[in-house]
Amino acid sequence: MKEAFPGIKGIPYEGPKSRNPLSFKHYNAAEVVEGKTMGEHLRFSVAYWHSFRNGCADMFGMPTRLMPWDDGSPSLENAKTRARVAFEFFEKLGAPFYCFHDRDVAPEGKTLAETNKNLDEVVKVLKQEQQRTGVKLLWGTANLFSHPRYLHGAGTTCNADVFAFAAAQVAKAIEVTKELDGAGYVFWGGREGYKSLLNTDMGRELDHLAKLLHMAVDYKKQIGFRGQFYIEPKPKEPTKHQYDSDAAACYAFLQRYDLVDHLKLNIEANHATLAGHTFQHELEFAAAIGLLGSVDANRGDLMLGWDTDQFPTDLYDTTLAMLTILKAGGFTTGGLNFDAHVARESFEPVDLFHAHIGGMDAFARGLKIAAAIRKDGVIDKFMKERYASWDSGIGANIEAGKVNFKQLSQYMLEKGNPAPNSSGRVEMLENLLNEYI
Ligand code: XLS
Ligand code: NI
Ligand code: NI
Repeated sequence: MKEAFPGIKGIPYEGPKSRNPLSFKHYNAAEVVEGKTMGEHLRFSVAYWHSFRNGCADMFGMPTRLMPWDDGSPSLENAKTRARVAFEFFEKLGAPFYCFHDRDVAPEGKTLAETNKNLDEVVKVLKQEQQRTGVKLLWGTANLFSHPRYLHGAGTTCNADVFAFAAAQVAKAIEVTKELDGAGYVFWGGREGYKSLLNTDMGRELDHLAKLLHMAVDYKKQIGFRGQFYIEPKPKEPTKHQYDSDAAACYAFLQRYDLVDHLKLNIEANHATLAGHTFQHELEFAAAIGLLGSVDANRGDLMLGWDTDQFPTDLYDTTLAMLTILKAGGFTTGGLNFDAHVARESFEPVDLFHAHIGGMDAFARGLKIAAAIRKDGVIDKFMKERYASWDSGIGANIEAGKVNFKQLSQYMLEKGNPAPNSSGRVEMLENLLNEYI
């Protein structure tokens, strides 16, 4: 096959002094940080949908991206060519993983049977390409939001037949993820929410969504898929309200429906900000409840209130994210998936490289900065001291459940007043962070 990116052999690591835009300045896959290589820490993944299916059309204009390998047709041949081009890109970039939706890789047919057959055909190519390049599947997923049949939702639709179709689609997507040895499988509820409460039975819809997930858990066991399931929070867009609105809402849902042992969270930066949180907040919450699974690495735009899915370049974001990820023990099955697309103005094939290089370098720097902060231990030490009153005496007794209201009242009546507070040193800590960045 003719090369799709003929001018580019690969993206080398050239170090921070290099001025070659087609090189890494910080991401050096083999470099060891905190006992693991950068490659093992960061587990970068390319999102098939944004990189190979998104032409960057927007509400006001047509697609702009030049993808000379793509004939624009829904043919199987085109899908197979595109798959080979995608792997040429992954390989040249040096990305160890990719992620896809079923419908990104293969065209929908006239019936479910035909659609599944198309998928099987392309999955054969994906498997060959994985074997040829060593690039692995971080996670697979089903697109349950683009086709008009899902206009009322998939797991939360009012139409039972549509639910059945969604179930069949998820079953097939889990099968192909297993076939490709995927490390995980993601549930993002694109249209699992509502436009109007006047036509929505919320309780019933939530029950149905849980049914779909339970059936998926059962099916996973049945077919022996060993990858990790994730749920991806997002508050809105395309629906006005999505049930999986943030990490806390997902956690409540998973607990209520007895799913908490079966799914972890896939946290997306831009979804966090849409929910009115920071990226780090969502990561910290997920880590605190032990469900930090994987990350969709991107960034929004403070001036725009939607999921702009830009490539991450903000060192504060990547540093704070890596601090939390390292603290949580790092990724096991998850990784950093660039759920991001090039700007509409960046329409040439080479821009796909620039975009990913920037994201990878931003996280590599974030990793190095976070590791340096952790090595010096100043923030850890401050944190430890801040909570020192819990390590002995009354604090330790409260944590151990050894005292009740009566005893605490007695304790305070005797003491009269609490020990004085210490300063939170917010600015000092912020200054410290800047020194490392
Ligand atoms: C959309 C989501 C989507 C999921 C996968 O906003 O981020 O891309 O990651 O379905
Ligand atoms: Ni995402
Ligand atoms: Ni998103």
